[in-house]
Amino acid sequence: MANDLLPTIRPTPATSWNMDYIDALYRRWKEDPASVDESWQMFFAGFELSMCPRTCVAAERARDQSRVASLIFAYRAQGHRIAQTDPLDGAARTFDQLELAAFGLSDKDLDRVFDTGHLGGPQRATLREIIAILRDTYCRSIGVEYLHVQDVRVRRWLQQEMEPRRNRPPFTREQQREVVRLLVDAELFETFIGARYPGQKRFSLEGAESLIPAIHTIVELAPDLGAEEIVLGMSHRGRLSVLANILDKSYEMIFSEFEENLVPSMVGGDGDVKYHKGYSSDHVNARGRGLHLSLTANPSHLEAVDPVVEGRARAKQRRRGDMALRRTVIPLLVHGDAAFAGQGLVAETLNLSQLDGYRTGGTVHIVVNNQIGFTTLPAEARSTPHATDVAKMIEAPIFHVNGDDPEAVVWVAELALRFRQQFGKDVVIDLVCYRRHGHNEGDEPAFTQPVLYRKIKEQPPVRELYTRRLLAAGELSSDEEAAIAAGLKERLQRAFESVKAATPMEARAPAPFEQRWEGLGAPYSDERVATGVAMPVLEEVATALCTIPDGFSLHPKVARQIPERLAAVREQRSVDWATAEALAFGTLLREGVPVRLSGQDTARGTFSQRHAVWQDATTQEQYIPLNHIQPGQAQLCVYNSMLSEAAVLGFDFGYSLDEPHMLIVWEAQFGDFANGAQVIIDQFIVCSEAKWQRTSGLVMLLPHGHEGQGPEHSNAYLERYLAACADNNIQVCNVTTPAQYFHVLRRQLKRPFRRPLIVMAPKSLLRHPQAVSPVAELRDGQFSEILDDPRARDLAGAERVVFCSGKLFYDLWQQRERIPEAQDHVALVRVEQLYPLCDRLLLQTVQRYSKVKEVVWAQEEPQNRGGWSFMQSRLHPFFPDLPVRYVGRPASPSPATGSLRVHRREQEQLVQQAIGR
Ligand SMILES: Cc1ncc(C[n+]2csc(CCOP(=O)(O)OP(=O)(O)O)c2C)c(N)n1
Ligand SMILES: [Mg+2]
Repeated sequence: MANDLLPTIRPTPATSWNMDYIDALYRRWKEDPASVDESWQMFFAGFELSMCPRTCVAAERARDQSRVASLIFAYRAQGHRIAQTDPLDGAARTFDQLELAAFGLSDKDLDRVFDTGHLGGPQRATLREIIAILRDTYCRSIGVEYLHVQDVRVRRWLQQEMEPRRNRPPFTREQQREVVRLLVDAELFETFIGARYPGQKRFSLEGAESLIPAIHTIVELAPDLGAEEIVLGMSHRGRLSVLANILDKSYEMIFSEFEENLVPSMVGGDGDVKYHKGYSSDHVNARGRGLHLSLTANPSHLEAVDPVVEGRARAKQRRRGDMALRRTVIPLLVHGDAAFAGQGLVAETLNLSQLDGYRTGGTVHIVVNNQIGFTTLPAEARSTPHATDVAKMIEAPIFHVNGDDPEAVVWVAELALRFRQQFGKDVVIDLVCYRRHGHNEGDEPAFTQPVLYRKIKEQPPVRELYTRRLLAAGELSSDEEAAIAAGLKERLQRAFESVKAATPMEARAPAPFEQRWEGLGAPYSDERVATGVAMPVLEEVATALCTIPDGFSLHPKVARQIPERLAAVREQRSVDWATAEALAFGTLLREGVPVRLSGQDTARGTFSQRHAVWQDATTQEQYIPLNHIQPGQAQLCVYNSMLSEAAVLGFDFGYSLDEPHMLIVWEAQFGDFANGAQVIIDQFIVCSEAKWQRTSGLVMLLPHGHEGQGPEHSNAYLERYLAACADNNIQVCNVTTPAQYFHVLRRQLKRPFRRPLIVMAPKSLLRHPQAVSPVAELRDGQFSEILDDPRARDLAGAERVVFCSGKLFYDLWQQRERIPEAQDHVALVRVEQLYPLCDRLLLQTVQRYSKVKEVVWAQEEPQNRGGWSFMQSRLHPFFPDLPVRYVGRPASPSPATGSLRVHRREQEQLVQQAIGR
């Protein structure tokens, strides 16, 4: 025991001669130098030094060098924790993990010289200098998170950009003046409207005015870095300011929307509030280079616009042939801090960013982090330190920047854009700021944050802080500042007066459709269009569809279907659903119309029916037969999507907004899953034309049908789409034959207008022996909204007409076959397109059955679902003297039973009721 070796009277090195004792003491000193007397400490230190002068000093140096390396790493990783990014909190921040002691270093080491490694600066520097570089770079107005990026090349690139400049490049006087001008624009725009239209909602940008220099920097620099377009998405906060100060929407146009006597001029529908509307314009930068800017119209639902912007950007990139680097079109999303942290769509959209069918070459995200969401503080709004933490999952670099340091903001905006153009990946700017007023202009913030808002009241605007700094440094004169403000005030006042003078106001017509949409602005019409395809073309497509390339080893089960498929087309027999779909796609491709097909497991098809992409059994090489019809054809772009509905549907909708000459199809795994994308459906797809005069030719395939699979997987909630129908906004179909499907898909591209097409897609019908169509129907036919009974000729005396939609038709047909007296008594009429309902065709059909005494609507969905509520009132005018009887399952909270037996019994009963006496 070491203690036993210590005598009561402690010997000193000079008096001691007991070697065992010295040895024990030496070992104790090695473990803990302070545990022995100071004289012994010095003795042992000197002893060690004399024993191994070179190796030990080198080891010590190496140890300290590695401690310094750890410190450098720690600052790069954690410097943001003490960065001065909060304009409302200027107090110096400390973090024990960044103190010298945390690395085994002390003040004594500050003047020792160390290698700086990759730290931008001199190769060797004192610890003091190293810390200064690190603090300047990572702990002033800019806090950076980037060490979660795994790619060393990216980290080095960022370090090289930031460290040598210490994240503060010099600004010329010209640049500074420009920043002042932008801040004046941003501030005065708000205060002017606030004074002239008091209490009106505008979701002021005050407190976050630096957003304007940030976006301005991006739009100025982007054309120099190869960009030709920016697609913007943003919510309410500061939107009017961005419209005025970035997109150059005139003050007159903006003010006119504040006027009560505004008469909106709209193509149709009800329009939208001013802070949701889209706009586009052309920007020319200081070097004369142009950039098209489009701000995407968005609903109030925060972040719902994100995937839409991405889809639009992707479509624009394709149109420009920029499918590799994707530098010409840049998505720019502006978010709120609470929304960015809270809305799942943010994570979903970030997750799209590197996927083959959805990447857009990187998005620049700016979070207007005013440290509040309505009345909710960050501690209530998220479980993570920063509002931006979700973006780390895709390894996006994140710049936290103090909104009251506009030069830092401008620098970070430049850096973010250059990063995006360099690496093709997402990047995030966390613009830390505050909100000067309540959530909107009628809202009192002191109800909920009295202390915070007292502080904010005292906070001078960023324009004032910045100009004060420049004035003090002699970079700006007060005359110059006054001149900038006076000029703007005058312009605002002139605009205001001109708007006041014009009564009643007629709002400017919405921006004209882009050239791409020329000729597609016709109103909806049920006029027939030719969608049939000549036999040689069908054969050509079928040949491509059924040709296995030499040496390609296709799975035998897939290969087995091929000869029959080809023979069926060649011999003009019948084709099934999947073949009709492939022929619709293939014939469009051959006509030069590209097809985009996106959804979960879409390449093979959820029901193993599609096999749009073949896999070689040995090499896993992929082959898309429909891309081998003939040289010069358009491409089938088929993508298995990530497991999301909202983001993917939003993306494909966005794509369709900018590409009306492509068949764009989104497919749900089962129709009910689309309810995960309800925001996209309700807020965009069904009403984008009414709100923003922007429509879409998107096709939604929603597998639907009661087949005993339980409450899920049975029902695509047809009734929800029907409830949203008005003004010919969408088309809702429940088609029953492959030929109808073929024609409805082709029709989508053949008419002088575009409307979303919602298809209740089949499951069991994919393989139903009766659900086949003669090839002649693809050649000669066309889509028919109503399908009369195939035996209509024999049914002139029918006393009952049963209307139905979808696969139930086949069950009803079978039942009628079983009952001889029903053969000429019951007519089965299919409503293939429920909306817009083709009254003309319906009337023609109904007139054939002049003896009818009974009208039935039959459906397999429960009474509170399906087409009943919608069709009941629409069928009635055709039979004014007869009630329309409902046959189907009783109303139910759940769409279907979980028991196959119960399902079958219910199905039998309803079929009997529809057909029998
Ligand atoms: C999906 C959704 N839920 C709720 C709201 C209601 N709402 C409007 S603004 C807002 C607060 C947003 O806070 P933040 O994202 O920080 O933006 P800020 O208003 O602070 O700029 C809320 C909850 C909404 N618009 N959208
Ligand atoms: Mg906020």
